Amino acid sequence: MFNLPPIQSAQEIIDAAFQRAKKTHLSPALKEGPMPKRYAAHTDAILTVITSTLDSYVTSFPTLDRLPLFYQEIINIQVKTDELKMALGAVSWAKETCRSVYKQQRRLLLRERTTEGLKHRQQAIIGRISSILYQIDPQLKFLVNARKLLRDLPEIGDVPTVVIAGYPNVGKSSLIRLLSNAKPLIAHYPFTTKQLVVGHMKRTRRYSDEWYQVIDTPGLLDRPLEDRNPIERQAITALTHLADLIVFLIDPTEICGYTWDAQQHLLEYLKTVFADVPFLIVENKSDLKTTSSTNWKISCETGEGIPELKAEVLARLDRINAPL
Ligand SMILES: Nc1nc2c(ncn2[C@@H]2O[C@H](COP(=O)(O)OP(=O)(O)OP(=O)(O)O)[C@@H](O)[C@H]2O)c(=O)[nH]1
Ligand SMILES: [Mg+2]
Repeated sequence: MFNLPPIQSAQEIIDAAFQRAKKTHLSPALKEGPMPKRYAAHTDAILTVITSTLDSYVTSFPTLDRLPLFYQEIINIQVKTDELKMALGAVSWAKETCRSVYKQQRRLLLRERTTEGLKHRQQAIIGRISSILYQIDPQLKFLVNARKLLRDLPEIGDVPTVVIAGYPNVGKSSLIRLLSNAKPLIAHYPFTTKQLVVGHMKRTRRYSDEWYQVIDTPGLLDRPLEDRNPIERQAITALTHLADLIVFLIDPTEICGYTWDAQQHLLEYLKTVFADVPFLIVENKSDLKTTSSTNWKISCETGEGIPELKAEVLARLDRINAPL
């Protein structure tokens, strides 16, 4: 979702700066000119690479407070917003400190008169700069992980959205595969899906296609929000901020590992929390078992009931989004 540059460790930044500085061509005037200026030009090049690298990290991360609430919440669940802000603050601090230390040291470098003195001073400068970078190495490591999480966040469009929710292992990912172009992993164990997956569902109209969004969520257990793990909390965030329609999927066979009663209890809970969002209650695995309830019945295994469910989802979304 967010296009962020790869984040390097302190050592990698230093190594890359030396490599780049080696390739910097000095102007003929500098080549012929006084030695201190040549040393200063070489050190300038190293510093420029270091500070511009740090600067690119700070500026490329999005300003969290300006993002839509859904992203703010999902980033907070996955990365911890405060830690991210602190890590970026530390990188900013390092950049400014490198600059101001170098400004002061550069003057001393230019005053050196012997090769020995110049080498010694240059090494001292690099040492000071390196130790500033090493101080922020833990924050750089944190940003490596944060970058990966932010880059992999799903892109959410401003179109009618269905969120599929339910207990783990009931067949949510199997259903989104049949309703949309998303192809998440399906497996026989719970919590296969660990993050939100966005799929797109197209309806071909005479003049232009219409697009809908279907979101597959990690399985939810029936427990209070404060006890939920970060994987489950992503599902709650999607339901809170994105759902125009909630498809609640039930596995009446209980092969998923959770009882009918537990699944009903979760449904009742979600209905009270998301009282303003319409629900479509769907029983899956009809190839193995059907109940006498009035719920929709489908089988993701055989495809039974899927075209009818798709038509119902679209009809409901049309009704929800119809102008008043
Ligand atoms: N017999 C039968 N098995 C199904 C059906 N739908 C899904 N399954 C199986 O149920 C298991 C769980 O399917 P998933 O689609 O991964 O379930 P999920 O709800 O996404 O699971 P989590 O991501 O762990 O929450 C897999 O072994 C599927 O093959 C169905 O209609 N009939
Ligand atoms: Mg899944």
